[in-house]
Amino acid sequence: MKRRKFITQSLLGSGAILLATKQARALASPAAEAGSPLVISTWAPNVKANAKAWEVLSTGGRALDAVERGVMVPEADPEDTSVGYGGLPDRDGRVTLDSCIMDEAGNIGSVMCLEHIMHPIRVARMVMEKTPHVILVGEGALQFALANGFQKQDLLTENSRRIWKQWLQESKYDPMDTLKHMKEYKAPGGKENHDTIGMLALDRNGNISGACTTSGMAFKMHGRVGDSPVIGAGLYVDNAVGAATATGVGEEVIRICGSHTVVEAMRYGKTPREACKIAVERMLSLRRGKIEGKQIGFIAINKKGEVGAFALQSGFTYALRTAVGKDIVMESEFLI
Ligand code: SD4
Repeated sequence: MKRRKFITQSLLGSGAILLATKQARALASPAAEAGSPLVISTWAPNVKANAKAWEVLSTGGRALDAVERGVMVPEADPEDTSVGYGGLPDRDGRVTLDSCIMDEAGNIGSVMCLEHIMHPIRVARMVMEKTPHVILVGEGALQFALANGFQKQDLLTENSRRIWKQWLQESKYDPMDTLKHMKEYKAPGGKENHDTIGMLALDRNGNISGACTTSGMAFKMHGRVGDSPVIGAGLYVDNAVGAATATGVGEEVIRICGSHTVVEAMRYGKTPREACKIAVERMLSLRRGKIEGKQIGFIAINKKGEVGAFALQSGFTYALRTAVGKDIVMESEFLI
């Protein structure tokens, strides 16, 4: 309830529209008309990221450029404690970033556990376009970034350092404590922790691309990688079918190859919403119902420009922008 109130107040104040999913779906469907672009992102505050992506899409640009530029918005935002600069660190106080990108031709690029670089998504795109590989991790990813002109930066802000220090005191460095914080963490001032951005876009030429970027689970063990930079888990695109991306506890998403599962369900005729629901149900059945206290959410689009989402629990929101709807924020349906 608190999260809902916050979203309503803060986003309606900035001109966003909070809609029930059914209404939003109706509003999204005109975007299905041929040549009509759209962009969708996990979490309500990412209306700002969508607006940036829209600058590319509305002028006839590529979905790939749209998602890259879009997700750079929260990456550079010190207030966003789950992505890029200002993201909460691992339990050793190191900000380690995970990002991936996928285009309409099946090209993929990913960086995992990358430190000191504010825009890991740009590095992921360079891995895709300038190397024979698809994933670079840790030191190697940093080396590659620096060789390509990126500057080393301290990504820990005063705020994120303070929160980490407080966590250290309370948790005694226990990795089992990280999940609790992921679910319950509230930044000072009651501001919500808005989690990973996964963004999917359809451009005027009918091409789909996606990007996903995160600082991952707060206070994780050093070296831990979640679903977000894993193609097929945190993100998947098949231009003939559609695309999906995930947020929430990455360990659970990886277990079912989440985003790929969503896209495969759409391939066999499910709507984006049905496909996201199938993935959430799969997760629950694989774990025999034992994923208490965790949140997992998927968003998806199909080739027709239909959108959908589904989450394990209440409180998952997403942001949509189409030719007929600006700053739309939706609350996902959920399973339990
Ligand atoms: C992870 N999936 O690292 C990411 C974190 C996230 O909402 O999405 N938080 O597991």
